[in-house]
Amino acid sequence: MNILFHASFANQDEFLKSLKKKFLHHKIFTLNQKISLDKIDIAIVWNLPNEIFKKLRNLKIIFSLGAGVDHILNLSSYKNTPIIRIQDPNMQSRMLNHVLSQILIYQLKINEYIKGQQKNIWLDERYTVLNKDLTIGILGFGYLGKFIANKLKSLDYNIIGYKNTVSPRKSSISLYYKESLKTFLKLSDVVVCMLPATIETRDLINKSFLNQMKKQSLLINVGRGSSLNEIDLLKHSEQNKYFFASLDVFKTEPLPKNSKLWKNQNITITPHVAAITDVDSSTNYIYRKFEQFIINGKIKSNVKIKNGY
Ligand code: OXD
Repeated sequence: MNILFHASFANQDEFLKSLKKKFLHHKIFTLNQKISLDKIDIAIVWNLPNEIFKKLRNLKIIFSLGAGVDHILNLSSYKNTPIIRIQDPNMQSRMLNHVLSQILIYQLKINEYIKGQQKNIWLDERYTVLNKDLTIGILGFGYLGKFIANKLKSLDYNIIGYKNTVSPRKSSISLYYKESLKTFLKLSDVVVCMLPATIETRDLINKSFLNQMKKQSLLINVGRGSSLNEIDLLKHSEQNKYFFASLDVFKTEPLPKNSKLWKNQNITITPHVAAITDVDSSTNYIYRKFEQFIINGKIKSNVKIKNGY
């Protein structure tokens, strides 16, 4: 099989090496080589340009090198090629660490002590809330959201979840749906947004959403930057001294140097690193799916293409 690899990752060479080792009996090409794009069977990609994608006329599978698939569904030439996205326990584990770190920094008021240290000030003890008294609302209850919810619950946090589609399965976690978003926001001390980029989620976190959150609360966005209206967030932050945000994803990435978000004391910025794609386990995952395709002669997307995630 002919495989095209393309990723806008800092460690793309490492990825390519790992894939080449695994797909020993197949040819892996990159866009740096002279290739006939219509001979490509499989694409393993992150942020492939549409002008390349539209020339992959015989493509059988497109692997997303991440959990998100918006970079594929947004390609204007995309029609119905099966998409496989990475579902990797290492990604779950990294995402959990990131989210938990942001909750703890907020809960234990660590930034106050950092500011004190910068001025050689031995601050008085600050009261901190116990886990059982902190309600964490997980907005987006998919592969990563559900995992994080259950792990945080095992640490005694009070967990609630928000889902787009009503689940037929019973859950030990109270779930909220579209009509009850208001209640979900009213109850949450921390909202962890893990939503995908879809038309429905665009600018969902706007003025009205933020006003429904507790005055003293934390918003963590590790889903997609498109869900957040950054201007509304900045205004909200000016008016609410005890409102904090931790943002890993942005409308424009890298976040432009002149963005006002950088300088806001109540906003933490991380450069889209909450759950990076793990080289070895992702390679193994892709290879397992590829083998199934070779055996069965077909493959089913693990993405609900109509829903956009
Ligand atoms: C992903 C991401 O989708 O890192 O995996 O954003």
